[in-house]
Amino acid sequence: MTTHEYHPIPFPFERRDEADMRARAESFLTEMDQRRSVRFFSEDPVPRDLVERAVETASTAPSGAHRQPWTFVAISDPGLKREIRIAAEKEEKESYERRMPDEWLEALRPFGTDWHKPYLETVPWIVVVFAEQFQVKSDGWKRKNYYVQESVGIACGLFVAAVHHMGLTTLTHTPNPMGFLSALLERPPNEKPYILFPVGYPSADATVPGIGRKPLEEVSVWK
Ligand code: IYR
Repeated sequence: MTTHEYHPIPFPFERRDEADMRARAESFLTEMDQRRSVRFFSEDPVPRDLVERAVETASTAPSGAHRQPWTFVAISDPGLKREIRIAAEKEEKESYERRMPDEWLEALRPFGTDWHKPYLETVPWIVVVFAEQFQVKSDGWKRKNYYVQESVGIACGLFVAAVHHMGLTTLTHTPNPMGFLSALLERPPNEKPYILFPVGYPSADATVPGIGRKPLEEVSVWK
C-alpha cells in the first residue's frame, strides 16, 4: 500500500477580496445560466482538440478514492455515428411506444421529444461516457471503485460546462437501455455506459423550449 504524501496546494492559492469574488461568481453564473440543452445540431466540423480539452476538464472532477472511474469515448467516424443512431433509435422507439409509462410520456410531451435522434448521425462528435465499476489488471486482479455514480455524474457536469464555455453545445442524452453502446464501442464488461453527449454547434435554425430555471428560493434552504 503506497501513501500519497501531502504537499502544499501546487498553485498560488491567494485569497481574493470579496468584491473580486462577487464579480467572478456573478460572471460565472451568468455564463452558466446561458447554457441550454440543444437538440438541433449543425453538421459543421469541430476540431478534435476542442473535444479533448472538454474531456480533460471533465477528468479534473473529484472522484471516490481518486479512481477517476470514467472513460470518454469520442466518436467522429460517420459509419459508427450512423450505427449508434440506428441502435439508439431502435431502443428509443421501443421505449416511447412500449416501455415508458404514460406519466413519463406526459412529462416529456411539452418538450416534443420522440424516438427519432437524427442528430446522432449528423453531429460532428458523439462522446459516450462509461462508468468503470471496478478496475481489472491484465492478470485478472480486480479492485472495486467507489462512489462511481457520483464521481461520473460530477465529471459529466464539468464536461457540459467546458463544452458551453468554449462556445459549443451539447445534449444530455440517455438512450435506454444503453447496453448497445458497450457492444458497438467495444468497451469491457467492467465499464457501464452512463451518458451520451452529442457535441457541436447549434444548427442555424435551432430552437430551445421556453423554460426557465427555479429561483434560488425554490432550490435551497438556509438554516
Ligand atoms: N431517453 C429518451 C427519453 C427522455 C427522457 C427524459 I427524463 C428527458 O428529459 C428527455 C428524453 C430520449 O432521449 O428521448
